[in-house]
Amino acid sequence: MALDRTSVPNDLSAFWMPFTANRQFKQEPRMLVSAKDMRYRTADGREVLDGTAGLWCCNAGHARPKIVQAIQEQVGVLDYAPAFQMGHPLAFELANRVRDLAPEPFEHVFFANSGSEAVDTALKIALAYHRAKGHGERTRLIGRERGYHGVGFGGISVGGIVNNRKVFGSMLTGVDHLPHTHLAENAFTRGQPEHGANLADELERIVALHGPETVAAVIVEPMAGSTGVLLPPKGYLERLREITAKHGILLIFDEVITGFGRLGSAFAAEHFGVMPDMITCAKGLTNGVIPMGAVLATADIHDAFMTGLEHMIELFHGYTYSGNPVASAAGIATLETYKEEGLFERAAELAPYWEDAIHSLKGLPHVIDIRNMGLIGAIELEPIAGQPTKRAFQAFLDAYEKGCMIRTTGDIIALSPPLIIEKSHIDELFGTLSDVLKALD
Ligand code: PXG
Repeated sequence: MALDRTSVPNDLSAFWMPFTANRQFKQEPRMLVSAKDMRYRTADGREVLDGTAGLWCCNAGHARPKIVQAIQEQVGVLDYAPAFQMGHPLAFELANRVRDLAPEPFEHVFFANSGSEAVDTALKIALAYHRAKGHGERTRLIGRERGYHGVGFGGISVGGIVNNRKVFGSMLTGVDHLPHTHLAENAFTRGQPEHGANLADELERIVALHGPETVAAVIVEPMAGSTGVLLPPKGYLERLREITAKHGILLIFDEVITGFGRLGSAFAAEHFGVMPDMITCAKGLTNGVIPMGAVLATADIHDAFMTGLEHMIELFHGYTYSGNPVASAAGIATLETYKEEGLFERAAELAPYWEDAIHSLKGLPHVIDIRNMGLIGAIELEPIAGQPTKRAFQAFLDAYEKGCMIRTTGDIIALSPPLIIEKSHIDELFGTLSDVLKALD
């Protein structure tokens, strides 16, 4: 019997859904059955405008021909090849293309299958790098409050989203956190906020507390996405770079969201003009179609491992699916689509229109802050007293009913549309959101 891809099974109980209110969902399921370009189609036959590029990942939009074709062809030629002690051409080809796209110091690419795995990989490389250089005492890792680095134990340890951490035990030891950069005085700033660069100086205090020679790496999102779009204050990233460099500490930018055009350039490192030592990425690497993540490393980091006997494995780390052939094919076709359609430039060009559109919601009921950069935006709502998250969740449900998919985290609405978005879609999205906000309790 052919698999029915569009009608909803009667029994929804087996699938334990990730990051979802399972009981609420299963009472009133929101099922997406197909997608094309900017729109999803729902099981009840409605079209929904994608205001979030799936989960910040479908940067080229949905069902793009080149990507679909590349996957279909590759799966019939080489479906899987062992990833350890064996290779296949496309993984090398994709790594070359990612290197060519990345800012100059990044010469090597380690493949994982998600952002979480990319983060764990980068943290492990940082520790092993110091050890390879004879500094095995550098074991501490520093993240930031409100940071999101996926859900592996490494990622939640350096992460700073309380609900993602608090019920999961003691996590990694030897981890400390910078303060987050969300300051009320920056409310309604367009682009990078003026205030808060000094928060980077907290790194000096944390480093002094532990002794600089014990710190391996600092990991931050150059723009914190998942927590509700917190932009780096002007001068902040520069200061982090200065302090880490001064103390021989590696700086990792987690670009799982900002990578591949979100801010109008390939990577946020380039956009902000601050170069870390490693970059983690995922999502837009394959347009979200086949899971894949990666760590970009400088020659200095990579070469530190290339010592010892040549028949010996240099880094005891990797995944069954590192550089999977079908994912690699999807990655290559995705990067070609970005380039052929000039999508990163398009994001930069549309950013001012996007900025004006999102800031036009200022003054609507419950709106206490609006933030934006590139094709990213957030609208922060005043929480209902005693019922945090409820107001934004209601906005999410109402927007879905009215034909727009948005994301909410806490009482913040986050938006990150595919980079193929047209001005008419931007008008539609913010028109709908405006109606939703006006009708909210
Ligand atoms: N780092 C960052 C900066 C991320 O944003 C991850 C790591 C983990 O990636 P994986 O592929 O393991 O999920 C992420 C993921 C949201 C949302 O709505 C954000 C993410 C994932 C799902 C939802 O904000 N970010």
